Amino acid sequence: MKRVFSGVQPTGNIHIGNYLGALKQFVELQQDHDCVYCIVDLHSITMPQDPKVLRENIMDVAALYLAIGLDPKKSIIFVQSMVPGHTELAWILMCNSYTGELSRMTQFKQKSRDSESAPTGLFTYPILMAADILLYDTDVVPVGNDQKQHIEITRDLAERVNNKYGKTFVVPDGRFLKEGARIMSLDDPTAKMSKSAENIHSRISLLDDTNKIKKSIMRSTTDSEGTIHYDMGSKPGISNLLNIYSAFSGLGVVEIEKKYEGRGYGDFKKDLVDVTVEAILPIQQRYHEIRKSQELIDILKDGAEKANTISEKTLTRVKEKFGLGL
Ligand code: ATP
Ligand code: LTN
Repeated sequence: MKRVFSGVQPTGNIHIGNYLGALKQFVELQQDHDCVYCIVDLHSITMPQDPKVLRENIMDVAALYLAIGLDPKKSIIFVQSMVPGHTELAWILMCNSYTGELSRMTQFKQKSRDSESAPTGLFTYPILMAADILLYDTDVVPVGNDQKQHIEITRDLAERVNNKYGKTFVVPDGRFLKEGARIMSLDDPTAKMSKSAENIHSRISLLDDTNKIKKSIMRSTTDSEGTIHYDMGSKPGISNLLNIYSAFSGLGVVEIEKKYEGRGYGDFKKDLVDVTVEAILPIQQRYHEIRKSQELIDILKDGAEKANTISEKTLTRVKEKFGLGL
């Protein structure tokens, strides 16, 4: 079976973009892949975090992983900082990466905003991500399109090391979404829906209550034309809503366009609220059952143990190739 690895940052507000863009694929892949899913808390501290909130967020993401249908009997589910191999391999990879290639990463450029006081960890973020992936001999990495550059540098690093030291790493492939699956911000449909955006109505979080979902959808940005028609170029707002409707209902965009022919945005938005609530309510119910349970902690401890076993094996091989240790 092919190995799958992916991770989500515990930075709160897991939204429907994360769900439709990444998490939903995680569940599907479990059926016929050997899956490892990580909560990448070490990545999250590249930006300032409140320690108490971070702990809660880690448990929130873990509970959400289970609530959406990840099965600890099929997948390894664990917290990154509980497996020391990630940072160890990151250092070794760092010594084989170039400052030039890291300077070109768009995420670094965006988040550092050319500031001299941007954390060094933000600069080396892609290397830690490469370490996450390569540590598990990963074949496939399911992620959103925004992670393409990070997958590319992971592949480059793996190939570079393989060329220099002989076959050491499996070179992974990204598994990206179709164009339509990128969920955009509700208040600015030209930007992606994001956890960190200031306006809470720009996103629908998986844990939002019905009232909040209603508010966010009803006030979402559309256009003045009034026809429900998909055109990302000239009608990004309504096109984004059509994508969300389609993803949650299973109906095709063309089918939905037909259904709403001659009807207004208000009607469409009201139905979209129902479709969205219906899809995420069962997730919320499961989440609340799991979140406070001892079972959750046991699952994460067990996951870390299993991940550690794989990680140690890879590191032994890497150290051998590099001539490190005895
Ligand atoms: P931030 O706002 O801090 O940049 P984020 O919302 O991008 O966070 P991540 O934890 O970086 O969230 O992403 C988790 C997964 O969700 C990644 O695979 C990412 O590509 C995917 N993802 C994030 N935002 C979207 C989106 N709007 N549409 C589709 N997929 C997304
Ligand atoms: N950078 C990713 C999170 C992430 C990840 C990974 C995804 C960290 N390590 C390894 C896949 C594989 C993000 O921001 N979405």
